[in-house]
Parts: sequence; structure tokens; C-alpha cells
Amino acid sequence: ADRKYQWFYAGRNGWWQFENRHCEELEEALQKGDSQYELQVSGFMYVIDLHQMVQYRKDRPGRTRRIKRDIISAPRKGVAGLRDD
Ligand code: V3L
Repeated sequence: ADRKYQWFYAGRNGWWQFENRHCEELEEALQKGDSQYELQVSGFMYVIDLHQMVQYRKDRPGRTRRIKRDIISAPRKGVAGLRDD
């Protein structure tokens, strides 16, 4: 189904969109009312904290990265590390 919102994580000077499958999973977790969701990024488990709106690698919880849910047309650097140009 078409959605109005996408999910983004912070880069150094802008936002990266989560890959599509992750966006769908996060949207589902949000609708279910989950406070946390775990997803796998290149072999590592990441915790997505849907209250604090941060993510962190599960084995390295001290280092957090901001996330946001925003409209699809929000400025982004690219998708999951792949730059738009
Ligand atoms: N999806 C994909 N890759 C991720 C994600 C995610 N949700 N979270 C972390 N990484 P950390 P600039 C990012 C990558 O937080 O120049 C971007 O995608 C993360 O990639 O320390 O700062 C770029 O590829 C990082 O390489 O656990 O904007 C890159 O940073 C690595 O996992 C540089 O982006 C460790 O992140």
C-alpha cells in the first residue's frame, strides 16, 4: 500500500532513508504500538527505540543515532548508505 511517511536515520549532515523493508517493518511496529523493534543491518542487530527515536547496535548500546519518521518527500542523502544523485 502507498504510504505518506518514511523512516530515516541520521548521517553526519542529513538523513538517510532506511531500506524499504525496514521502513515497512518499522511502520508495522509503530501501528502495533511497540516501543522497540529489532532489525538486522549488515550482520548486526540494531535496536530501534520508537519512544526515544534513536537506534543503536545491540552489542554497543552506548552509541546511539537519531531516527525520524517523516513525509516521503523530506530531504534525504539517499537510501541505506546509497547516495541519491
Ligand atoms: N541502515 C543502513 N545502514 C546503517 C543503519 C541503518 N539503519 N544504521 C547504521 N548503518 P553505527 P554519513 C551510515 C551503518 O550507528 O556520511 C550511512 O548509511 C552506518 O551507515 O555506528 O555520516 C552511510 O553509509 C555506518 O556505516 O552502528 O552521512 C555512513 O553511515 C555503520 O552502519 C556514512 O554516512 C555503523 O553505524
